[in-house]
Amino acid sequence: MGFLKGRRILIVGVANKNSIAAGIAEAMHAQGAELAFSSQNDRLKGRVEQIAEAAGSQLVHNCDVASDAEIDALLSWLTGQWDQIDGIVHAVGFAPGNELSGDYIDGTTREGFAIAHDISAYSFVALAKAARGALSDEAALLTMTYHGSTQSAPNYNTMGLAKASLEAMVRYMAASLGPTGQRVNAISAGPIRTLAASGVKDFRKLLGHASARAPLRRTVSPLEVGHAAAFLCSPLASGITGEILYVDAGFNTAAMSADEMGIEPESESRDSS
Ligand code: NAD
Ligand code: 0WE
Repeated sequence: MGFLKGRRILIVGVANKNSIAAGIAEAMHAQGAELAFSSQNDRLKGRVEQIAEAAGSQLVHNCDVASDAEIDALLSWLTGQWDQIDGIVHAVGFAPGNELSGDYIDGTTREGFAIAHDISAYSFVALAKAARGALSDEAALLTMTYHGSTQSAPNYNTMGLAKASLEAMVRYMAASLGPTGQRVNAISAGPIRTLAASGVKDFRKLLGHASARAPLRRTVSPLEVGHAAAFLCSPLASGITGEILYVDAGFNTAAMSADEMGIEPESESRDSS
């Protein structure tokens, strides 16, 4: 029962029930995974514990991924609970507020660039470094990215650069760990209303635009991302590494849609005129 049965997976990046990481936890739990969680700080810990409990886990430990010492402490705590780790989910992103609005060139700063790349990209390899000795032969690492990495999007700005770095890192980490069997992938999710998206200017418009262009004419849910995450961290994906898998209702595959252009898709082929 369950294609993740007995797999022990650490999830980093739950803030509340709306988090993409909470959808991943639900999907992985449904496939029989044993889960552990980290919380950025004590302020979020109560909510992380609720998500953990719903996923059958009592294992929650604080970790601010800006700190190597806290990452080391997280992994030494976890290896005290588990002899081996079969997966790590990294669902963390942050840039200072001023980096996420308005004109890119005018709004960006050296410090904002450094923080965005440190928290959103470097932290993924930092976790891999600390966990490497405890990873099982078939372990899978997974991170979360967004299409603003390969195409510019209004206001995403410095986060787009950090996601480009993160996606390149997936390929380099796959090359690094591949010879010992472990896999590294990313999911590029379409826009979802989460804590990280709250306060983003015009996010409603972004969601509407995404639904209008996407072949499926809708946005995606954290649980749909979770289903893909469960697959990628399971033996079903044993031949997949270094990959960026889009879970975006097809948005990235369409340059435009008939709906957003206000035309009838099949008007010419029909006998009307
Ligand atoms: P969220 O706010 O629920 O999750 C973001 C998480 O990052 C939070 O749990 C927060 O505690 C954590 N975090 C931030 N700084 C941290 C630090 N210094 N140390 C430890 N944890 C830290 O939002 P989400 O949308 O679920 O984001 C999860 C991931 O998904 C992010 O990488 C985000 O870029 C990515 N993503 C989100 C969307 C979207 O539209 N929501 C789309 C594509 C990708
Ligand atoms: O990666 C993200 C958002 C990540 C994020 C969000 C915040 C808001 C609060 C990183 N840092 C911060 N810093 C804060 O102070 N997404 C993919 C969601 C998102 O955010 C956008 C988007 C999309 C999509 C911002 C602008 C435009 C599009």
